[in-house]
Amino acid sequence: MHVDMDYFFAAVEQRERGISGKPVIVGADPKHGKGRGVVSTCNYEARAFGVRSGMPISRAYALCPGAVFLPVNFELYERVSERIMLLLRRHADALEIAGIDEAYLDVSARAKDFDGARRIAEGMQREMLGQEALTCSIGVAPNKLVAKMASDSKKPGGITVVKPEAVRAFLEPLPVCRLPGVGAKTEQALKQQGISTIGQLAAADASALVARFGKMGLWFHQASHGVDESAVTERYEAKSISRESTFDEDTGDAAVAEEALRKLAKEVHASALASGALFKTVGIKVRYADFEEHTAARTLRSHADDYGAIEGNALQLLKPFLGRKKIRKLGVRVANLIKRGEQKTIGEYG
Ligand code: DCP
Ligand code: CA
Ligand code: CA
Repeated sequence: MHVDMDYFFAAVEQRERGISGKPVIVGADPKHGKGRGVVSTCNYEARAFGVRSGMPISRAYALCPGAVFLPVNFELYERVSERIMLLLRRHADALEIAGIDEAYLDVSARAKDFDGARRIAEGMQREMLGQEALTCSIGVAPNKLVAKMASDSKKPGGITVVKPEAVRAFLEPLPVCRLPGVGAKTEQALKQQGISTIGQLAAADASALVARFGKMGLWFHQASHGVDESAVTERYEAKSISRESTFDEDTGDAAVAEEALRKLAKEVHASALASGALFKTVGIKVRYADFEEHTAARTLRSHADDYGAIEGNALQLLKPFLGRKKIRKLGVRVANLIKRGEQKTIGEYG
């Protein structure tokens, strides 16, 4: 499956601000039409006016001056993204996060057939609406390539199931630009060869494509036939996961500091779970009101994934810093990360 959130940044803003039925445009400040910079995204009401991602904000203002214009709050979208990935992960044998608002899910072990997969998709959409008040579009197919194209074909809120026997008919009529990686330039080059649909690309001679486009040509040939053997792989890049927060007012109250630390520990834990990470180091950061800053960390005997390990160690680490000066800011961090499933080999000497 490929799951992609609908008008993601704008949908999150709408939800947070309780906006509905109005065009919403997230991006640079329009400055009454004189603004520079671009549209990050917009909701479907704004799209009806012709507004699109990547368009100059001044143009968006000209098209739809009455829209609600909002700045990009990336931190907020990242937090929501983490919760979304956590939700999706519960429905997948393996999850590959492919961007802030999209992921691939391998469901082949838990879904008996494509109808079973559709039911999982329906359940996820219901949960997404109930728990996050957000909609998403889902593609179900025999591989990642077709799933990604399927999720894109009924938006917003669609589920598109492409069974193996239907892959060909699904791809044939689509324009070549729907293939991931085919931009305006390639589209133009293919057009010069008389190829504008994926069906035409599939009918083209493979060796001619390779002669003209090199390696990419070979991929065109395979992709146009809906062939993609790549596995859903849990990528893992982060070296550490951390959260910080600054108190509205500097605090000398140990209970307030501990409560804030617990909240950060919960967020770090959720983030680690969402990305499938196990950690072996738990650390904290304390910044006093005079900006003096300290960090402390503790390495566990083996990799862990439980909330208790973060909370317990973070609270222990905080103790010596309490009752000295007022605290301005606290942070919690986990590091020494490995991907879930790797702990047996790596954890052995831990
Ligand atoms: N984004 C951006 N600039 C772009 C494209 C996207 O900042 N040129 C950001 C904002 C989007 C998010 O990435 O909300 C996800 O991008 P998508 O391409 O998935 O687009 P949306 O989720 O906004 O809309 P759709 O409903 O078409 O998926
Ligand atoms: Ca999206
Ligand atoms: Ca996306």
